[in-house]
Amino acid sequence: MGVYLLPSPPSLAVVFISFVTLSVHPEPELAITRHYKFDVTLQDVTRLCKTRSMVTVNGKFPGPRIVAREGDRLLIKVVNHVQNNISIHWHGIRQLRSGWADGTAYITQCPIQTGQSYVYNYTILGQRGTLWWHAHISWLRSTLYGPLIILPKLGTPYPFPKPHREVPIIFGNLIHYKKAIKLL
Ligand SMILES: *[C@@H]1O[C@H](CO)[C@@H](O)[C@H](O)[C@H]1NC(C)=O
Ligand SMILES: *[C@@H]1O[C@H](CO)[C@@H](O)[C@H](O)[C@H]1NC(C)=O
Ligand SMILES: [Cu+2]
Repeated sequence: MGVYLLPSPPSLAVVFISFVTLSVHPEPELAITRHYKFDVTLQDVTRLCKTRSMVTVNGKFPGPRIVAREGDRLLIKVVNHVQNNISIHWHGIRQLRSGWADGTAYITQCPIQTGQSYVYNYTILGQRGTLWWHAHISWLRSTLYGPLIILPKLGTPYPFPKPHREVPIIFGNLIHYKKAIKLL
């Protein structure tokens, strides 16, 4: 009699093991670590027919875009080559257990001093969409900023029809100070 009952327990065990496996790995591990290097330098930039020296990231104004997928880890090495103290804030990123990567000078970190560097290290969890990064010390955010794009996880669709093309548009405020003062 026992012999006839034998097939039953093993199949139950198989169902149980699959259940455990599914709960531990609800989906394949697709998240990766993405590396970026931000060299903060002085750069001559021409906009609106005027050239001026600006603090930039990698000589670009607006700064370089960061692109990641939800679940990815970002390792962004910021090297300060200018005379100002620098920190970079990842605007809108929920720093879950990585508060020291938030980039708010004198709140979560001492600023990166001339000739020094700092690696911002955080994972993007439960967020997607387009955010931005910017300097978070003094008024350096007026030239130090750029887009931070978080795509859905691989295999996860957008919550709207897939766009034909995506173009980040970033608004800034560029003032020719001499003119502004004359107007006053
Ligand atoms: C740069 O940061 C250091 C450390 O916080 C501080 O001692 C120094 O005064 C700062 N320099 C400037 C120019 O703000
Ligand atoms: C980034 O942070 C994670 C989690 O704290 C840690 O395991 C990892 O070693 C860090 N990587 C670097 C390059 O600092
Ligand atoms: Cu911000």
